[in-house]
Amino acid sequence: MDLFSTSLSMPEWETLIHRAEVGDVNEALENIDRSKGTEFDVIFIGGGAGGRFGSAYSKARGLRQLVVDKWPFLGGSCPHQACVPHHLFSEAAREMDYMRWNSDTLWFTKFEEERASIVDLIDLFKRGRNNPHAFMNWQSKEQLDMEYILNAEAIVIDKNTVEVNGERFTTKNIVLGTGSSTFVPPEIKGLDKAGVYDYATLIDPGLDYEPTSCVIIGGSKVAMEYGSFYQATGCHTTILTRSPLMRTKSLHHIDEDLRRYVVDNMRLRGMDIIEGCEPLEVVGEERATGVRVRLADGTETIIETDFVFLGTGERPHTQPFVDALGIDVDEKGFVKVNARMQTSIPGIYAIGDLIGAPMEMFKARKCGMTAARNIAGEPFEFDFSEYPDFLHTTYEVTWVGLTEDEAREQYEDITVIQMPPKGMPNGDIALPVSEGTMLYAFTRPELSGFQKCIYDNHSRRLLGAHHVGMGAKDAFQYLDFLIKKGITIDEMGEMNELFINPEHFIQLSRLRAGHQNLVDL
Ligand code: COM
Repeated sequence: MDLFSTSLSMPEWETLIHRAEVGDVNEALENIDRSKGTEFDVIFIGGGAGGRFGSAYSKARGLRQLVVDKWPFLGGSCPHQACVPHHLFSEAAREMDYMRWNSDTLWFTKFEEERASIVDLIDLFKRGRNNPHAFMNWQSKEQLDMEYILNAEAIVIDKNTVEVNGERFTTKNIVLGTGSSTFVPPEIKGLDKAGVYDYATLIDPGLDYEPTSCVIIGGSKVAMEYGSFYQATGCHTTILTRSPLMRTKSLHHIDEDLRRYVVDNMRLRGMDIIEGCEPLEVVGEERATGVRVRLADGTETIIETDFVFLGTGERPHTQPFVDALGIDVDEKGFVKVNARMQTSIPGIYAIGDLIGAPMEMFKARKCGMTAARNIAGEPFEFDFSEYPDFLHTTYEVTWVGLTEDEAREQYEDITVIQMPPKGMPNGDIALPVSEGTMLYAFTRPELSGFQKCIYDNHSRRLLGAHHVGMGAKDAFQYLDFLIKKGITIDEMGEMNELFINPEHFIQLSRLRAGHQNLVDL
């Protein structure tokens, strides 16, 4: 379908995407300026966050780009199966948690667990997701002038040729950005049984029954986030993990006090978290009825469940590119790139989840941008070794910079500012409060959160910040920037807080900033 000279409205895009998703439209959705021929400066394979932002940057730098995606929309898995549903579910989990703790008090009605349906939330998401999909297509065409082919597979023929629907397009550069999917551990038997899901199959084809309990295999962010959501709906959830939660290799800079607060609070909500164990098999005839697991003491047991969820990390989709181009990949299949996103083959770049952790939005988008800048002749490097990070339980958990232990190892003299203060039981103090935990502070003080920041006494610079609560996540984007710029405790104290209390760590820092020799608080 040639859409180049047509301008579809948002509702028209939504309808077209829907028709393609249900199989009524099978042809490619093509937005190509044919008057310019079929030669491009760069072809992006995969129109997710990296491909879209890389394409936008390419256009901005005067390159002719083409982006190709198998789905009928741009934006990739984020708005379709991954980040966006996770944010919806996490927000729902937080609301349900609030309703439970405040059930039948104040103006809250009695929490009715039978109305908290996982299937309903999935349906809600699926009914709404084509709106952002439509917007990605509309914006990319009407505002960003990108050329694209959607609803079609791209086949890389060689380093300068890509085939779509039997037609060959030539290009000076190719950027690979086809993402990743859940790693299915080959040593665990029975993962192909009905009743076993991951974040993608939960949505497509979708969970079609209301589970009575859940067993999560793996201890990743996904495990903690989706597990907290299932538990909040009343679906009793058990997490089986080899490493302690938040001590998996994929996460760095996890402060131990923060970790303990998070995990204790998951348990307080009724979740079972079994660490140091080895899941062996999903049992059941055709449907999962339980998971056989070897516990840390070596004994084996079966945990009964009708819903198994995989939170075992990610693996990339690189084999077709290895076969066609011979690019170098690591032992897990992730494409090896340098800081310019260049692979082992000149003119071939790789971005996003395809190059490994962190599987985060900022990295995907900035990888695309980095590839585009280099293709445009600007020697730009992207170092994503340090970044602010977060996850959701029924809280936002955010962290940036060094942990207390790391800071003690690397600096002679540090100051730790934290709330609740060290040694004070959580329930004794209704602090910290942040946007969204005010009611907890007055009803269940021990639930009102945790925060810590660390300064180097010599330079007075902020080294790290760690927060459990709500309302602080956005601030961490800026704190990351300020830490990299070398913000000091005195400058923190100069900031103008917009809330009485300190999700931005301003107030407490100011209380100590007057000291020539800094001390803990
Ligand atoms: C985000 C998708 S949901 S993109 O990064 O805007 O393409």
